[in-house]
Amino acid sequence: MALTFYFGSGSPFAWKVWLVLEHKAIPHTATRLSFDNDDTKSPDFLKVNPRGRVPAIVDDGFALYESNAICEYLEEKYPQNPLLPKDVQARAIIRRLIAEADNYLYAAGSALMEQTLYVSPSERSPARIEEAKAKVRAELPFWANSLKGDFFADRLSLADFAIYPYMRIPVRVEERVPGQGIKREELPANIAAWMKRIEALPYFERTIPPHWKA
Ligand SMILES: N[C@@H](CCC(=O)N[C@@H](CS)C(=O)NCC(=O)O)C(=O)O
Repeated sequence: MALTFYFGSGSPFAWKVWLVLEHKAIPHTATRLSFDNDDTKSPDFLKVNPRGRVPAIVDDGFALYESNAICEYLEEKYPQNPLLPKDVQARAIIRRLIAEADNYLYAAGSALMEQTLYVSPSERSPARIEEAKAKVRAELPFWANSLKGDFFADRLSLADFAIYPYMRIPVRVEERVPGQGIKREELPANIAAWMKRIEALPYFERTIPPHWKA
């Protein structure tokens, strides 16, 4: 039985899982849930994730939610094209980076989204937007210093897939509301080059949030 992947367009948590599914070429059915229609709160979906959030998967009858748990499960269940190294300390550092991305990088980016994309233009406060942008900018040197050459580990890993969607958020804000996000040119040069490297992966295109392409 194929794996069902539940996602919402634009969810950075779902994006990281999608990148893992594609990287490992795991056959799956991608089922898009609409936030506007409250699909994530339907009785059927609540059986998959009682918290009513995406991503979630059902793999041969096994339901799992929480993006990081899903990525680790996929890595163990489908060992092809590994995304975690064998070395225990190298794995630990990748997990630490993922936790830091969740706790600090996503937190900064989501605060910026809240001040820009989630409010009407008349409700936008230039001061609060600048404050949120400053928090994103304050994160950037850490991530620039954490790159180990081409990727965040010796080779492409779960860390890259966890960090990419979060790093993309402030750039997306700039695309949607010019002047209120972070321009690509403003990113540290090695981070901008790393983003291009992820975007050049042969399957990347398939994972772009569908509503961005519409
Ligand atoms: N910690 C969760 C976060 C999942 C999450 O917050 N997903 C959001 C979309 S980005 C969601 O489904 N929200 C639906 C809702 O709150 O109704 C994970 O890593 O999977």
